[in-house]
Amino acid sequence: LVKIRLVLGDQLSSKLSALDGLDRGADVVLLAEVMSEATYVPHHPKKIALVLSAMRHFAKTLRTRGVTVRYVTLDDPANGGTLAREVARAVVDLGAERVVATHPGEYRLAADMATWSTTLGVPVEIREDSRFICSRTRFAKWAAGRKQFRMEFFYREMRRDTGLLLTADGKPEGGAWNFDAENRKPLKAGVVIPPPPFFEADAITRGVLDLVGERFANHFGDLEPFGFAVTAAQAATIVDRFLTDCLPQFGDYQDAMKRGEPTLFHSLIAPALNIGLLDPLDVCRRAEAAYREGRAPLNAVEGFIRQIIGWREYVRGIYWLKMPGYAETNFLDAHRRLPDFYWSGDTPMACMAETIGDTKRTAYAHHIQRLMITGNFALLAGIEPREIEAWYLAVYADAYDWVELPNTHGMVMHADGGLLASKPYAASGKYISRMSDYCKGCSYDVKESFGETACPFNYLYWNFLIGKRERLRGNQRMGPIWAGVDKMDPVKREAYVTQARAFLDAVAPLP
Ligand code: FAD
Ligand code: DLZ
Ligand code: SF4
Repeated sequence: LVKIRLVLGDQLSSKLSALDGLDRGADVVLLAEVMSEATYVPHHPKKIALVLSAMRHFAKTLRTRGVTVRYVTLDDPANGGTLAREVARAVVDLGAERVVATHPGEYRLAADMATWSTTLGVPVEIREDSRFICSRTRFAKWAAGRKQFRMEFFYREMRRDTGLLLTADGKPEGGAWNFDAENRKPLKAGVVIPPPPFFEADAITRGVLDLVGERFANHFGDLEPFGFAVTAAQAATIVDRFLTDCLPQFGDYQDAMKRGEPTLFHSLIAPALNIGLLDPLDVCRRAEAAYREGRAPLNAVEGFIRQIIGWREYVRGIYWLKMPGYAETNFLDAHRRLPDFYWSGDTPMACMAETIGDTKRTAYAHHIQRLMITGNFALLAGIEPREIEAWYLAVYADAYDWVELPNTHGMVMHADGGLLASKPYAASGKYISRMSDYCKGCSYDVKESFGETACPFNYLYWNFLIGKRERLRGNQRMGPIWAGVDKMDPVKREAYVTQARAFLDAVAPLP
């Protein structure tokens, strides 16, 4: 009797739970390219090409290992267009008695899959996704009874669970859990930035590029040049390159930004990691080995490991703990429309044009660009959370709801009222000028707060604080900021509000 083993486009791991106990003689692995997954938001063409090419390569590897694969291409005339229809068609065609799947990464699909047993008429077994370090149950246990969820405390538990960067007696390596204070340097002149990895397209990828070029030409983003890793072997070389060329300086320049340098010392692993081509714990162990062998300093290695076993696991935990209600909150009552320039980069704000331009060309922007440029702008401008969330989900090659939503809804927009981050990451142009060279090439003046040439981030920042003063009154961590707001001259206050409103009404009108 045939069991269908369903593998989704972001589940391309040979150790996937859906493949556990696979019977090569009887079972069939199903992979299906479907329009609904490519269009539920208008994904960047590079992201669609990455997923489809990696799916095709994964299927090829399975076949070479003697596994029977049913692979449905996007242009197959019989393609039903959705995962549900493709699974149903496979059940009938193969006379399958059961479907085995791994829990998907997005609530939307999990809700759909929960109905499949009924609609298909065969049992659908949905197994835990064991590729994460912290299971959903483990996270729920950690969260139970806590008034506040703080990443830092969760992270320490993950350090203990994994044993990463612990001394023989279980203490944190270097005498502290976190060395972030050392990780906030702007880029020094003359620092040489390693070129990002680039993988030439093979015949499989070329076929996918032709298909995506034809079908998704209307989506935001440049399809070519396309150089993403599409196999586990290629992804492993991204890690090699990161450990030797970038990790030693990853910590120092983690928060830096520079014109013409979209990747700096970042690892660039997220697109491959999030579709299963890399194992998070394995990547962390390799980074730890670099520290123990004296190839990278502790501030860099600890910072990198924290992003993966801390932030990455933490946001996933929050997502599954709080969905579906999590996406519905709008604590700061933000309702403005997303400006058109998010889809073009056409704005005189150099920092925004640069970040959006990088995004359009590469389907990538590093964390500080996402948080402190496009994110900070959306927060200060009061953009409707749903609109900015859909943008982030569409434009980055590594974007899936489980990781994108908490970062955007919680960390950037503070729409969850501070569940994920204890205060909004609001910043004026001064921060951007300190951490980047963007302002040097901008037609606005970062030192000005009023008038036509004033940096919009300056008056938007004060307007945000003035406008949200009451809503954020109880926020303990913002005390020192309120002192500045409360003693502000009323004329100045009015001038900030008036200028911000005029600017926002032009670029991000209320509906
Ligand atoms: P590096 O800077 O080299 O970091 C190493 C790894 O740590 C990343 O690959 C990632 O797996 C993990 N990591 C770092 N920060 C975070 C974080 N805040 N949350 C979860 N994992 C983290 N990351 C995604 O993987 N997918 C997303 O859709 C996504 N959306 C984001 C949206 C916003 C608004 C913000 C502020 C951040 C978002 N992030 C997202 C987190 C982070 O920006 C990216 O993981 C990172 O930029 C990916 O590039 P990298 O692999 O070079 O990361
Ligand atoms: C992102 C994506 C795309 C573009 N296409 C497919 C696809 O054709 N088939 C598929 O199985 N998965 C695809 N994916 C990944 C899914 O969207 C992802 O598995 C869900 O969002 C759950 O995380
Ligand atoms: Fe951005 Fe303002 Fe600097 Fe221009 S001056 S790059 S708008 S922060």
